[in-house]
Amino acid sequence: MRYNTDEFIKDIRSRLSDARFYHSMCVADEAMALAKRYGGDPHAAYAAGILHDVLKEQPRDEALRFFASHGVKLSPVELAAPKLWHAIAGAVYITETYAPEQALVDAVRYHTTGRVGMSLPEKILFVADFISADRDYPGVEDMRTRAKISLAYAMEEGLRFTVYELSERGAVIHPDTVACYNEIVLSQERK
Ligand code: DGI
Ligand code: FE
Ligand code: FE
Repeated sequence: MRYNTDEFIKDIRSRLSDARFYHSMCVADEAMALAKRYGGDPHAAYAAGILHDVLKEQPRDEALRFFASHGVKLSPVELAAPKLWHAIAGAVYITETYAPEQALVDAVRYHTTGRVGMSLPEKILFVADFISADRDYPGVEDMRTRAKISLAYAMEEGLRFTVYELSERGAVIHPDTVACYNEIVLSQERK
């Protein structure tokens, strides 16, 4: 499917702050580069990057109304983790608004938690979000190096960081995040 990415850009421009808009465009560029490197669809990866945080700045009460009106039931863990809402709501929003390929919807849906059995487009977006040009956290260079070796190698470190950081501050960890981490650890040769 060919996407009208100018339309997507206009949409996120109207919904996001300057910094979040810039982040989204950087993720789109990075996702396109990863798709070229790993044999994915660069155009679809770019489109997913643009849209991945489209509802990131949706107010809490609006998000809850959005879930109610679209028949989305959140699990207790999801209810307790508002940072996960933009991925769940974003996937519903883009389905309703643009009816893209399911692979793009799933990439947005799982870009924050990951999940077991991620497809190439899902992995590409997940990793692009960690290493986009706007990211400058300690360790980002190591993540960029890992992403050149393999997507799984970068994902393992990203998930480890997420699990560590969440448990450190007493936040709930989504079962998809844990399952994704375990799958990767089990699939790799351990040193
Ligand atoms: O939207 P971005 O900021 O670009 O990145 P993101 O969608 O990966 O969101 C990152 C945030 O989501 C970060 O503050 C940690 C949080 N997060 C990721 N996985 C989990 C989670 N929060 C909870 N409670 N549980 C998770 O499994
Ligand atoms: Fe996000
Ligand atoms: Fe993001």
